[in-house]
Amino acid sequence: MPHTEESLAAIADMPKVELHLHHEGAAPPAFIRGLAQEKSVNLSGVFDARGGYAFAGFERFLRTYEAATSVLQSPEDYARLTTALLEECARNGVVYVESFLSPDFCGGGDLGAWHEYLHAIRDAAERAERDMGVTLRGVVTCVRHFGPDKARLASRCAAETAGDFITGYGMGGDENAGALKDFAYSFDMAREAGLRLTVHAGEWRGPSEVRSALDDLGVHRIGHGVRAAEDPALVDRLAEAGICLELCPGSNVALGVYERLGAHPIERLRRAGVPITVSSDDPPFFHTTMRDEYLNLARTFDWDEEEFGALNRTALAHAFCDADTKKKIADRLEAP
Ligand code: MCF
Ligand code: ZN
Repeated sequence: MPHTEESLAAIADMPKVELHLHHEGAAPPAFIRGLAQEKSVNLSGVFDARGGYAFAGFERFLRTYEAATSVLQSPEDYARLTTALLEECARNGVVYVESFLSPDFCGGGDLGAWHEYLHAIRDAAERAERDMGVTLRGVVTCVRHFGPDKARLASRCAAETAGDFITGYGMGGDENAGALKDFAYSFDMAREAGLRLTVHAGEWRGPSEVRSALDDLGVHRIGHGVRAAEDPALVDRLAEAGICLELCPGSNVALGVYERLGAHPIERLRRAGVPITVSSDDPPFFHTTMRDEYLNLARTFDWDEEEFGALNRTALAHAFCDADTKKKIADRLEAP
């Protein structure tokens, strides 16, 4: 049945679980501009004429991301960022979110500073949970183009702080920078510390990259992983092994992985039984929100509330938090 205004509004308002959000990538442009003014940092080239983030293509995106992030210089800045991004989550009906946090950005890789940053972020998250009802968990994330040595430092930070807030370890960044197996040591360390694992793979590079993520790193989830759709045997493997894909369709279209949402393989992957989830990645960069993601998917693939409900249950099943937290969030998903 075609959607009505009412059915679309009901979908946009649904409680949501989001597994793939970059902490700095969620910073509203006005927030970053404000900090730049306070600190007299020149951010020329970061913003477009309308005040949004300027980028064209993936490489420029990575540079803009890192330039914008340069104004986040203290634990207090990260506390304010955490509050701002959780307010945006609350506006979008997100009840549980996992964000990627990098010790390379929070204190420049220094373990002592990482503890301070994390303390501030966690405090802000606990306040937001009380005030706005959004639960945040952190996934320590190394940056592929910073290389395996930095990744080892990030993994040490992750292992030192693994617990009920830091629940996972992962990697983002440029897929063309070094083979995944070069990062195996840092993923092994994180696994031994009890962390769950995810890696950005198969966004730009093809199915072999997704195979390597499974075989060389032993991850539980894959960030993006969309290009696995080009290999039917790999799709079957993902479905059978129950490997969750953290899909970010709006990001893929904004960065040009796919020309338009209709060409995105999300529906094919869903029908093939792969555990798929939907996230916003770096929402202000890609001019998206979780509400927009849901509305666009509903309109393009004709998904109804049942499909989105299943999507959220899948996301919660593959979330890295403990069983008590899952139970609490499950109750919120089921609430009338
Ligand atoms: O998912 C998008 C696009 N693909 C790859 N990497 C990233 C994305 N958003 C942010 N990143 C990377 C970026 O290199 O993650 C790092 C950034 O430096 C931050 S993780 C806290
Ligand atoms: Zn990402």
